[in-house]
Amino acid sequence: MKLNLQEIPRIKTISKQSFIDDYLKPQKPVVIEQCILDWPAYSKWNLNFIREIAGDKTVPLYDDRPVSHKDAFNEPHATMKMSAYINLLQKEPTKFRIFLWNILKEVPQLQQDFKYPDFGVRFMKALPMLFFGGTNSHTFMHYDIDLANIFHFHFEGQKQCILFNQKQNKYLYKIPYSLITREDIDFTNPDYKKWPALKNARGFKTTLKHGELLYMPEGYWHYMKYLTPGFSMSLRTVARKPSHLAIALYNILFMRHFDNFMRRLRGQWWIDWKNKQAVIKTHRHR
Ligand SMILES: O=C(O)CCC(=O)C(=O)O
Ligand SMILES: [Fe+2]
Repeated sequence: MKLNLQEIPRIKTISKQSFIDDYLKPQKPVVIEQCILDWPAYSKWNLNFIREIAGDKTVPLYDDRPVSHKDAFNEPHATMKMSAYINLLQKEPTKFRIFLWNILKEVPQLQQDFKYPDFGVRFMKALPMLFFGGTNSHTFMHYDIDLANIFHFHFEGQKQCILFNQKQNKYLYKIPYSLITREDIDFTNPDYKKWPALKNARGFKTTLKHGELLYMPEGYWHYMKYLTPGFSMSLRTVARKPSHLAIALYNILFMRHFDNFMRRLRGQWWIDWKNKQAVIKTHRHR
């Protein structure tokens, strides 16, 4: 069975005022297809270029193994030289992904290739992040710790994106004290016998191509599946809704430390308890 997902509206270009009125204020997702045609990155950025410019950097890699109590919150599973990683991406499907790679810090000259768009928002300039993945790899369903607005620019190949807003949390098998859903849900083809509450969830979908921008409103859940090898850059602006800001502060100041503490204290028992709670709580809403 397929999820109840609406196609995200697509527009070619947009003025600052229309972006604010039609998407930012009402907090609606949108794909802008041609807003970076004037960036050097639009013609330059592809996997071969990144290998040339950053091939000797050591990068942190994640695969799709379940969360283990042995890892700290968001700890990488392996490291590789960027050149070896890109060779691997181009050669065969791989589960290894790069998640949250700070390009400002790692390869400062890449900054000259993009601009912060004028959408009437203040970007967090220290945090432009890159994400890479191979054919059929996916980034688990999650929302970001600070519930930011995310401006997600895609380069090379195609990536399928599934989004939900925060109102859907009760149907999504959210893991307590964390920012993810049950990792054993295949959001591209969910098993409704196991996960019946997902039938009630209402979300959004799109498939991004080179040069497209996906705007994800504050705190939106996102699941990304790389249909072909590629990479994306996310620019972010802080959450403005007071309740979202409060959750962001709670997550950053308390939640992640408490979760790490419990992993050390109770080990796998803590992970298993959280996974069970996700089902118990969500099945009240099936
Ligand atoms: O594209 C990905 O792999 C994940 C992107 C993401 O999680 C983000 O931009 O916050
Ligand atoms: Fe994210």
